Amino acid sequence: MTRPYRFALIGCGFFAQNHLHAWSEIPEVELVAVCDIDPQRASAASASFGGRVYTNAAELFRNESLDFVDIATTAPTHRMMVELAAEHGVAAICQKPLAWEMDDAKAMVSACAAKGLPFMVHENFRFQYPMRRIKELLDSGAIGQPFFGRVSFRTAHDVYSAQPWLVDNERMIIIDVAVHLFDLARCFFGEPQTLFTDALRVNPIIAGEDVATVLMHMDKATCIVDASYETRSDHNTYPQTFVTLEGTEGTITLGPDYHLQVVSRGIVTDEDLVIPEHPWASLPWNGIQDSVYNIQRHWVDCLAAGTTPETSGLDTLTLLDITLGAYESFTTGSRYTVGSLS
Ligand code: NAD
Ligand code: 89V
Repeated sequence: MTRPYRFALIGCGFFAQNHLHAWSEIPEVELVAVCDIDPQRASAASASFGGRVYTNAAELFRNESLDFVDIATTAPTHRMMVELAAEHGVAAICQKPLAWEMDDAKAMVSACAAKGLPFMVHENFRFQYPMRRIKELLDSGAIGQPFFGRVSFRTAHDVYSAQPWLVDNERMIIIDVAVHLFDLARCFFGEPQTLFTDALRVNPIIAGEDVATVLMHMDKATCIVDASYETRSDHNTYPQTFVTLEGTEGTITLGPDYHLQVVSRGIVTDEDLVIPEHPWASLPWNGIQDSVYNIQRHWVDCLAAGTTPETSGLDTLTLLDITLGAYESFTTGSRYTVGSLS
C-alpha cells in the first residue's frame, strides 16, 4: 500500500458511531471528511474522529478527492448519495436497507457499474463472529445436507428511543431487521425460490409491522425467518440473532448469549462463543459492533485485492427482491416467487 484510502462518512447519526470507531481500527484508511445535514452531529463526529465538516453532500464531493464514501444515512437518501459518488468517480459502501424501492436500488447498482466502481452494501449480520463460525461448520459438512433452518430475532427492547424514525415507517421490522435474517438464510442455504409472509402490528403507536414470520422455500430446504419487537422473555437478548439448522447428519443451534451447540454424527459439542473484543465496543452491542469492524475490514481487503465484496450492490438486489417480496406476499396473501420484482 502506497497511501491510505481517503474516505468520507455521510450521516453521523446513531449507527454511524460504530462505523467511525471501526474505521479508526483499520490502518489502511484515512477519514478526510464527515457530513451531516445536522451541523452539530457532523462537528461532534469530526471532533472525535477527525475530518473536515460538511453539511451538504454535493459540496463534499465537489471539494474532496476521495477513494470511497461510507453512507450511513437512512434509505430515502441512499440513491442520491450513491449517484453523487458515482458521478464523481468515488466507490461506495451504503447502509442497509439499500432502498425502499427496487428501481432505486437498480439505479444505484447501474450508476456504479457504469463507472466500474466498487459498490458494497453494509449488510453486516453475516459478518457476525457466530455466523462466520456457523457457515464454516456448514461448509465443512458437520451436519451433512441442511434441510431446515430457523433464523430468529425476538426482543422487547425499546428500539424507538435510539431510532425514532422507525415509529413512522409504514414498512418496519421486515425491511429493518428481517432483511438481515433473509441474508443469513441466503448465506446458509442459497437463494430461495418462493416465500410466504404473515405479519402484524402489536404496538399501536407505530405505523408499520413489528412482528413478522416468513417461510422461505429453497431448493432442498425450508427456512423460517421470524422477527419481533414485542417479545417479552426472561432476559433481554437484544440485538442477538438465534439460529437453528438441521441437516442429514446433525443440528447446529446458536442460542441466547452466543451459546453454540453442534450435534454432528451423534457427537454433541457445546461452546460459549467469545466475541472478539474492540476497545470501543460494549454490551449489548458487542456482537454487532464486531461485525461492523469485520465488514469494513472486508471492504478494504476487497479494494486492495480488486475483488467483489460478498454483499455487493448487485448481490443485494436479490436480497431486496426477497425483502420487498415478503411485503408483496403479506399484501396479496399468497406465495411470492423470488425474482418477480427484479
Ligand atoms: P439516524 O437518523 O440516527 O442517522 C442518520 C443521519 O443521517 C442523521 O444524523 C441525519 O441528520 C443524517 N442525514 C439525513 N439526510 C442527510 C443528508 N441528505 N445529508 C447528510 N446527512 C443526512 O439513523 P440510524 O439509526 O443511524 O440509521 C442509519 C442507517 O443505518 C439506516 O439505513 C439503518 O437501517 C441502518 N442501520 C443499520 C444497522 C446494522 O446493523 N447494519 C443498525 C442500525 C441502523
Ligand atoms: O439493523 C438495524 O437497523 C438494527 C439492528 C440492531 C437489528 O441491527 O435495528
